[in-house]
This record gives sequence, structure tokens and C-alpha cells, in this order.
Amino acid sequence: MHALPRKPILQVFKGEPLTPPPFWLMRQAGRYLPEYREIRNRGKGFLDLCFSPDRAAEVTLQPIKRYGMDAAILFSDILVVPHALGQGVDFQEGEGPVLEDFPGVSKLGEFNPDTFHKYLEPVYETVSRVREKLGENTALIGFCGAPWTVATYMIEGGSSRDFTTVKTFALSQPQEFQNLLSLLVEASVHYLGKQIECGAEVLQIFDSWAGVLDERQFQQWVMGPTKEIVRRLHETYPHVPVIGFPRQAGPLYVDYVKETGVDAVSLDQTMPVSWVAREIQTLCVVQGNLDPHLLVTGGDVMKESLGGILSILGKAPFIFNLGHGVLPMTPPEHVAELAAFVRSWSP
Ligand code: 1CP
Repeated sequence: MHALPRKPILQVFKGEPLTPPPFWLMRQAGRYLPEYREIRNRGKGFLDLCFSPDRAAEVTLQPIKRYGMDAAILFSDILVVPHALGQGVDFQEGEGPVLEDFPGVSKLGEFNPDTFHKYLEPVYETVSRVREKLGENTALIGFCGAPWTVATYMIEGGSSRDFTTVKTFALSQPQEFQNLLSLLVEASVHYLGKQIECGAEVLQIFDSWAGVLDERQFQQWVMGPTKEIVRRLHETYPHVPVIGFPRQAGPLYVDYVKETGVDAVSLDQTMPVSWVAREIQTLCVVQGNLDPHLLVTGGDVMKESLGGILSILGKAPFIFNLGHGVLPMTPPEHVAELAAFVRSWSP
């Protein structure tokens, strides 16, 4: 096992507010970096990159080398899970993900850890390699998509605008939909557990489409499955903190934190920070929440918002991040500007 090093992100989870707070950025590896595009173009497409441990590890480390974030996040995608469950996924240039037609839960069968593992072994190999190469102050974050968000892609066959297909499915075939969520809970617990065993020190559960549900649906499809995943991970790996990201959940963020048992929540940019400080930061560690478009703009406009977030949320345990992922058109020098600002910040 690894010795206990002083990694700022892990200290925050012990309840220590740090000045300046640690930071990392969702989608910190990706198309805005020329060195990413170079490696991405060397192979046969995006999924091939996710399943090539040497290149995936290199891409994971690229932003750390440039900007020295406090955490690296495994380079992979939430959609490797349906792929490994037997619903093929393809990423077509400029079109986003395309999935094979949803075969039905009974066709996908009971969760089979052996076949699942065979597909995902290269991802675990990436985790091990990155962990070996990371400096002693940088934590490694593993992740998966939350069952609801992954189910949207499986039922819609790709990205969606209005989620009509998945909502109609879920409301008219509630038992079948619950079975799908249960299958995804099994797969996620297994997948995240393996990531921990290969070196992940913190986990994040991405529920990017949590914000399109009413309260009852949010309870059943977002909170229920997430609570089960967190409970089972905490049972086996009590030392590994879990960050939940129910994007655009609004006031339901409070219920989410109270109900699911996550150790931290990642806030999107629609959450007002003084409300968050009062209502959420008193319950758990918070992470967030600069609008990614401000990073595209950079300069004083960005710094003003940054300063506001840091001065309000930086007093209690806090991890700085964006409200959603780095956008592909972000100038890399703006990320350097952001990193310098956060690093030199004091109240
Ligand atoms: O061509 C390319 O290079 C593809 C662009 C890309 C990248 C860089 C995709 C396709 N996925 C990724 C990596 C990725 N995806 C990471 C890597 C680690 C990091 O953050 O640096 C992570 C954590 C994800 C997670 C992910 N994938 C989410 C949840 C977070 C979010 O952004 O909301 C979702 C929804 C996906 C699905 C996905 N992957 C890729 C695309 C184009 C999409 C569809 C997005 C949509 O429907 O709007």
C-alpha cells in the first residue's frame, strides 16, 4: 500500500479548510490542449484512446504538467460502462457518442463481472500507471457516470436535447427502467471499486442530466441509485471520499447531500455561492463553480468572478473547480491565468 502523503485535496476531506484551496478542473484533459489533440490523432478514435493505457495515462498527466493541479482525473469516459455491458458505443467525429439500439435489460443479462472486467482492464491499467507517475502532492480521481445519466445515453442512443425518449420509457415501463438502474448500480460499484484498488484516491459520480427531473423522479432515479453506490463503496472503502455532481439540481442539491451520503458535492455555476455557503457547505465539502465560459473569456472578467467564489466558499472546506467541463475553445493561457490566481489567493 501507499504511504499517507500530504495531498491537499485529501486534507480538505479531513475537514481542514486550506488557503488557498486545492483545485482541479472537470475535463482538464481534452481538446483545448494541443498536446491532447496530437495524441488523440495518433490512434483510431476516442474509445481506442480510452482503452490504450500508455496514451490515456499520458493524456491524464498533460494538464498536471502544464498547470500543477492538485488532482489528476483518470482519462476515460462515462460511456465505457454501457460498452462493457454489451451495448456498443461509437464516438463519431464532431457528432458525439452513438450507441447501438437499447437491447433491453434482459438481453444485457445479469451483471457479469468477468466479461465487464475484460473490457475495462485497460482502464484499470491506466489508473495504475497514472498513480505510479503522480507526484506525492497530487491525488488521483476515479469516476463513473451516475446510473440516471448513463441510462439517458443507453435509451436515447446518444446525446439528447429534451430527454423525451428516456422519460417516456422510464414512466411507461417503470419496472424495466428500475432494472436498468439496478444493473448500472452493480456495474458502477464494481467499476469504482476496481479503480480504488488500482490507485484512485477520490471518486466522482457525474450526473450531468440530473437537472431535467421533477422532485419525485430525482428521488427515484438520481438519489436512490447514488445512495446505494455510495453506501456500498463506503462499506468496503471507508477511507475513499466520494464527490457527487448532480448538475443543475438547484435546491434539490440539499436533499441530495442529506440523502446520498456523498462526502462532497460539485456545484454547477447556477448555484449562488452565498446560499451554498449557508445551506450546503455546513453539510459537506463543496466543489465548484466557475462558469466555464468565463475561462474562455479570461482576464479581469474571469478574475472578478473567481475572487467572489474564493472569498465566499474559501473559508470552509472547499475544492475549487468549474461548474462544468473545460470547453474545447478555451485558450490554454487562460487556464494558466486561473491557476496562478487561485494559487496566489488569500482572503
Ligand atoms: O474527440 C474527443 O476527444 C472527445 C471529447 C471527449 C473527452 C475529452 C469525450 C466525448 N469524453 C472526454 C473525456 C471525459 N469525459 C472525461 C475525462 C477526464 C477529464 O475530465 O479530463 C470525463 C470525466 C468525461 C465524463 C463524461 N462523458 C460526461 C460527464 C461530465 C460532463 O461533461 O457532463 C458525459 C456526459 C460524457 C459523455 C460524452 N463524452 C464525450 C462526449 C462528446 C459526450 C457527450 C456529451 C453530451 O451529451 O453533451
